[in-house]
Amino acid sequence: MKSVRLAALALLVPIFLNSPLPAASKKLVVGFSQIGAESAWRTAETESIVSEAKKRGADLKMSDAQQKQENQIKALRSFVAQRVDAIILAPVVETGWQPVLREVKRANIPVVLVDRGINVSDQSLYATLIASDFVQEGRMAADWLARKLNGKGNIVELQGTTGAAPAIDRKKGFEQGIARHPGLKIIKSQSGDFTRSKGKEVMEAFLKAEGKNIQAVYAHNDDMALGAIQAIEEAGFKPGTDIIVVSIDGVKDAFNAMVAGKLNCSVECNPLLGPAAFDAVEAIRAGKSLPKKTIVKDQLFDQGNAKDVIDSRKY
Ligand code: GYE
Repeated sequence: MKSVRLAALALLVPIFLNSPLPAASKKLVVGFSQIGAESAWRTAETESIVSEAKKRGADLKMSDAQQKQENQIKALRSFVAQRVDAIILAPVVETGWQPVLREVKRANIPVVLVDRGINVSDQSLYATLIASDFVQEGRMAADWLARKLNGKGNIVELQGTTGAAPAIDRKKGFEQGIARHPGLKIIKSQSGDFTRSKGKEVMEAFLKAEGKNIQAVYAHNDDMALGAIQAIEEAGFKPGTDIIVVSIDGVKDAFNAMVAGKLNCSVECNPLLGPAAFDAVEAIRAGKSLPKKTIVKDQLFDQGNAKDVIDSRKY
């Protein structure tokens, strides 16, 4: 009898003390600040995080920033006001995060960075980063292209969003790769903002200025490459033959374009980060320590193997 009474009392204690219920019975609330919907890669990443939240019974508050950092900063402040348990942030650019992340830290909310890194002097402002090695992706694209062109040719480059980690690092890695081949030259380089329409527009301008002088296009993502392919066709050239096209991401449409002979090569960048992001959130809540960075492994695909793997691709 006494023990029953004690048990009943124990149940009431949290209410009397006005303390939160134990973590297990409380729904996990996670704020997700997503960059936007600029590419097929981005859509796949969003789906992965949304479906993982559902699988784990978490309440996901997602905010789409439409490629603007100011919108992401507003979203983070609103997550603080809502007192979420954790924040998953895909940061559009590398710089400018320190002030808002200080506010988040003061509110004791852990931050998991997905897919893009940031530049902060205080590393304690985020718990962990889960991303691909973009420098390595750029190098893989360069090595493949150097072999294809026998170390000689003029390249035009479609850069990703200005200031974004994958744009900075994919440029850097590619330049390092082609530096070993004095016959390879980047003759034009401009941002296409990771979108198909901008990729097409910039490629049209490149073709107008350089035309037959262009032997290859290096695009920082598949969407811009697909836009460039359209521009090349409209200018009367054959993409994949007259002009070699290399890009990064490995999305379904890139595989279709490789099978059709229009895209030559795509370096994979895995967007299915939901499971790893939620593993990180749960590990932090369980008080476990995490590596500062987890690197996602990527492979390279080209017209030689695209057909064999296209059906097994998950995004
Ligand atoms: O490659 C591109 C997207 O941040 C790694 O962003 C990501 C990049 C991806 O828009 O397609």
